[in-house]
Amino acid sequence: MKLSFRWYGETDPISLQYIRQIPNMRSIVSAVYDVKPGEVWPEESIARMKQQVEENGMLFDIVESVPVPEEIKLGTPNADELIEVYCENIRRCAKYGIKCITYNFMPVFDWTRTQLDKEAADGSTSLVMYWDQMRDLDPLKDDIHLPGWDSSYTQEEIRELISAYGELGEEGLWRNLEIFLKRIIPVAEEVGVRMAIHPDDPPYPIFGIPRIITCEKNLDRLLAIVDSPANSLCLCTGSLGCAKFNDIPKMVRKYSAMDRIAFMHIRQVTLMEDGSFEESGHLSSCGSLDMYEIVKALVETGFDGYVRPDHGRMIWGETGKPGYGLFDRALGAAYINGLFEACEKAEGK
Ligand SMILES: [Mn+2]
Repeated sequence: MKLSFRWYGETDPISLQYIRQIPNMRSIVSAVYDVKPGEVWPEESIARMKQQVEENGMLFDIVESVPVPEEIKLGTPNADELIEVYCENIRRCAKYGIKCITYNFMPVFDWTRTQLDKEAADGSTSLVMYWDQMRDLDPLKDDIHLPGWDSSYTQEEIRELISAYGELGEEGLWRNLEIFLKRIIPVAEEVGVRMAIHPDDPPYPIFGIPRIITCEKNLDRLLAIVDSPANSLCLCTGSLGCAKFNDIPKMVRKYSAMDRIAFMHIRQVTLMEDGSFEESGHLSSCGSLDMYEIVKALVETGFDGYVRPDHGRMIWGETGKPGYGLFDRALGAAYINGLFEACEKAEGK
């Protein structure tokens, strides 16, 4: 496995010098942040990031993410043009050594939580989603400001987007995903890039917005649209794992054996009775997912893709971007290293 760490570029308060000190750290996962979704990435920006990462003894060979503009997901008249821009970004990334590009096909919001700094008994804080804080919200009637939601939208624009997706429905979203994949995957194949789609977070509809990258049946459907290793998964244990219907170790084993996992996000969640969930420390004993079974499934199926500790808690007084502190993600990386070493030695690898 190729251990990696997400870094938000020059504005990230965590330095590359610190990240490189995490044992076995190989790759930086990042993106070009100086252009909007739907624009071509300047080659100088990609080159600059590559240079900064390499000066710190690591590789910049994986991107998270090249965002998919809403117009492509909605299939508006300019979608075709924007898909061409997307293809150009794949080519440009490949030119600078990128081997894997992460993206998602989530309408409007990348993720939904009700609080980003919920304090646990030990004083650490993490992201949570509690249904009792969500239940009475109706974005079509009320002004909603959930944490992490794109504040560049006005409430009116959010309402329009939500209505448009409601009309499009799941099958409409599948149709637009199919159009997108059939155009981008041949380009990715040609330039040696694996596209890794991140599942919806959480993996079920919220506010009537369709969600399709959610469960085993839908992942099968997605992978069949273009049957190629270039059309792969970013299997996020925490996103898929906050729904009881997903058996994560089973899904990891299946898709890794098919060589359709390009990137693993390893993250723990604690699922509650009513479907609410809390992000927790990486260890199996800290939440609902059996991390040993997940890593064992990867090792036994010969997984050699990218892995990163996904969100971490805020601990030891650290402040910064919720979910993306240094300390707990570094603990996650150390734990992931340990699980892989133990599983590989048990396998005689
Ligand atoms: Mn993730």
